[in-house]
Amino acid sequence: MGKELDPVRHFCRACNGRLHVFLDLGNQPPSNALLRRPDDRENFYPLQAAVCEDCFLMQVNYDVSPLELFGDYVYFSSGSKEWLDHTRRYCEQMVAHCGINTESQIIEIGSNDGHLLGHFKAKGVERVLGVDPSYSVAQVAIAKGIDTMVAHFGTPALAGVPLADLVICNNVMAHVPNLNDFISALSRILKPRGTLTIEFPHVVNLLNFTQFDTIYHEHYSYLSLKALEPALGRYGLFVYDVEFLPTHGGSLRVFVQKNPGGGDRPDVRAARHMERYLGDMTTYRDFANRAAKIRQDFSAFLLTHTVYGYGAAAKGNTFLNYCGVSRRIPCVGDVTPAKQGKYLPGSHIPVCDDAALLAQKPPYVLILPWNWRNEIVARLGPELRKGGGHFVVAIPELEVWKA
Ligand code: JHZ
Ligand code: ZN
Repeated sequence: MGKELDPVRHFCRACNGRLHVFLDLGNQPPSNALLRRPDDRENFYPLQAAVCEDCFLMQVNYDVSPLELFGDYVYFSSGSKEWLDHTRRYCEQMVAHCGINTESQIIEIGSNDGHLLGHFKAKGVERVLGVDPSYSVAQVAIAKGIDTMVAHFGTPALAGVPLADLVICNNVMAHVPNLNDFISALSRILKPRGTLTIEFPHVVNLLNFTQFDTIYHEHYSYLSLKALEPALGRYGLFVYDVEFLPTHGGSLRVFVQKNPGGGDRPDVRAARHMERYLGDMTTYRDFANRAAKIRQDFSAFLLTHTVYGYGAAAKGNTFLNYCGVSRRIPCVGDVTPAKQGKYLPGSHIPVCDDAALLAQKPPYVLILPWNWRNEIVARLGPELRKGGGHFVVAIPELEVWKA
């Protein structure tokens, strides 16, 4: 038998620079791999965060195959009302300011259940195409009449993809192991005067607010302008503007063209300024120390309180598995039908709907997706309050308050 390839990366997926590991979250199952039965077999893989010493792209150093991660996806992006509003506003902005009209060709990569393209269709833009590798979410889009290609986007999958006036990459670039091939494919489908927008949780916020739970195998990279600009530049793509967004703990939306012309806009300079510590290794060491402190504080709290969970988010699984929490949390509530009745990977905590959670009169509810804190407090607060319950968040630090 031939020698197996070492799946641990020592060099950067973007520029081939050397990687430095700064946080070890242990061996973990893929974060969205919910189990049908608590005794189902699951795969565990090393979960370590590393940073490139040349381009400072933060990334995981162990690549789980995208085929394993995205085949039967349980994340439906239309699960939150705030997110639906966010995508509606994006659509309006592109129509009002970026020249998108009913003749435009729009392509969304990672189109999930198609709700963003649905906003454009509602405005009379007929030529929309979604690309998503997951059949489970794509079929929802197709059922809504959104033309969708089930494929892992990249240069081998360009046959039949038209040239586009607008290419949208929302929360998708982090999910791509081969970043260079992906960017090369983006460049090939963008018309010479077309616009590409890329939205991603900004690594500056991940580091500043100790959002270590957003590190999981599905997220191969943790993006910044600093790492992205040279990667885009290799394929003739240039950033001409950015926008700061509150979503997913603080995101950047980057506007890209082939020949933007003009100087840098003020927000581009502001983003670069925010990123000035990304080249300093103490940033990463301090972050890892704060993650360990969060684990310590939450574990101590769990020993003396009865805690239920809410929101079976991917990030919640990184958190629970890093803390080594198992059946001590009786159940986790979630509105997603595809998650209800299943068990969280690693911890095997059952997922139930809101009513089943509230029926147990939970004294403490840990909000795992802290990014939806306001929406979740509004949803559960009135009922929780009746039983004298409390909310808990663990990130960026342990916080407990009466509902
Ligand atoms: P949420 C996702 O991460 C998925 P996750 C993905 N990997 C990605 O890249 C990032 O976002 C950016 C539920 N919920 O959105 C729905 C309620 O039950 O933080 C979800 O299961 N009731 C593509 O998985 C979960 O919580 C509610 O009222 O960490 C939220 O997951 C609300 C608001 C949410 O994403
Ligand atoms: Zn690099």
